[in-house]
Amino acid sequence: MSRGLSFPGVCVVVALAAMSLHGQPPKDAKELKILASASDTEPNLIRLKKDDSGVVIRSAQELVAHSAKPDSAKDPAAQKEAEAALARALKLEKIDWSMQMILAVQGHPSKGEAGSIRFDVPRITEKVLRVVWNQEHRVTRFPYKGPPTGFALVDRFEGEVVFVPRKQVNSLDMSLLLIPAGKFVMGSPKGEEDRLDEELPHEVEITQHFYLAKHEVTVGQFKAFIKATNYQTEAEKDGKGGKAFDGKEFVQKPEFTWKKLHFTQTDDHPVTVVSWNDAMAFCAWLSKKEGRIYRLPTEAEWEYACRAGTKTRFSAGARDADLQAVANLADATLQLKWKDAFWATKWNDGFPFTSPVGSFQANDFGLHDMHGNVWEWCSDWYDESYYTKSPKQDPQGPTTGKERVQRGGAWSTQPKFCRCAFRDYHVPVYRSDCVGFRVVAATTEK
Ligand SMILES: [Ca+2]
Ligand SMILES: [Ca+2]
Repeated sequence: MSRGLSFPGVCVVVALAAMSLHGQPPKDAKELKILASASDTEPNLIRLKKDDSGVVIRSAQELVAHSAKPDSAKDPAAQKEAEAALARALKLEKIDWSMQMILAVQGHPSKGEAGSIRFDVPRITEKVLRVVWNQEHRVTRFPYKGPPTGFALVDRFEGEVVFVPRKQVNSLDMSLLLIPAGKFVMGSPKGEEDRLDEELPHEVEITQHFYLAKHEVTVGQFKAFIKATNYQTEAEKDGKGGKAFDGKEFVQKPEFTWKKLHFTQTDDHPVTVVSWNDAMAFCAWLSKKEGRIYRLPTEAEWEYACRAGTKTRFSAGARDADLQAVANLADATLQLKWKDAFWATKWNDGFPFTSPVGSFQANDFGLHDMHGNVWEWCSDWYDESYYTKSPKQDPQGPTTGKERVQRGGAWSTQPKFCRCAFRDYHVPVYRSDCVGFRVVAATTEK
């Protein structure tokens, strides 16, 4: 991974070199070394009360307090036993509590699948140690059925420790991926094919980590929202329906709603015929349901996430053909169904209309369908000249406007509209069968 924005993977394997680090722990290092780590080899060793959580253990007594037998925390024999078991799991001879500490994390239960925990390099910002970890699923069954646990031995550190899961799964079974803070050039370079002048390249800094859904919001997830709230989408409320392909042309009809289109959808297809206002209502409901802020991405967050460290027209490369592996767009199968779709590409991507989310390859952040499938609403108002005056840090879009931004192209569009930098927009009540959305979730760290 040479792109700088990706997380450096840290092997779960042990460095016995830990023994040579028995000097003073680093005081102002930006990165702490993981001396040893292991994942659910002895799951009863450390038990945490909450899923997706972590603890710091600085003594054998604390270790027993977090084990299956917390009542015996003060028992020296129990301490010795737990310490020895932990050392065995870490393939170490001994843990030196005066110099080292254990980071323990627990993932989320995942439909009976087994999993393992992988630690990324813990980073120190000021006096805060940030531990990013990743839960990986294993298809093969493992004797232990609880949520995956993992622990890592690092140099002792006395500041604040924050655990940041690389991936979370929320109450709608939606995967949320951590997008690391960073800088990028938003817009397109002068020479880019099909570029528009409004795509003025300018440096933008995303100052905070955030979680972005791995997939577009699905019909099944939207169904859960409707079931819980009896919400009526704008297409249903005013009885006018949405704009959609009816087998012949793209036209607005009352019967076209998120529930029914000319083509077949399963619960895994992206929800469409949802207006910007409908998307906001979904976010408000989910925020209340989980006690955590959900919202639409800003236009800058969306492009940053779409690029995932790349600078080319698409995250997969510069040529139209590079979209083949990553995008459901207007292709040969669409032209078979929609004769007038002269703009369709010649290749066959297998899907004339929407495809189940995640049917194509992910980008370097692990996100699917950022190019194509359905357009995605962003939170910003649209302004053609916004890039000439937008702030460098965390731009939120103009304060007023008529239309909201949407990004990424769709099953009905040609490659140039799927470009990372391309901006589209519609009034907030607009709804069609090629527009959906995905959500941002606040990080749970302080
Ligand atoms: Ca297609
Ligand atoms: Ca999309």
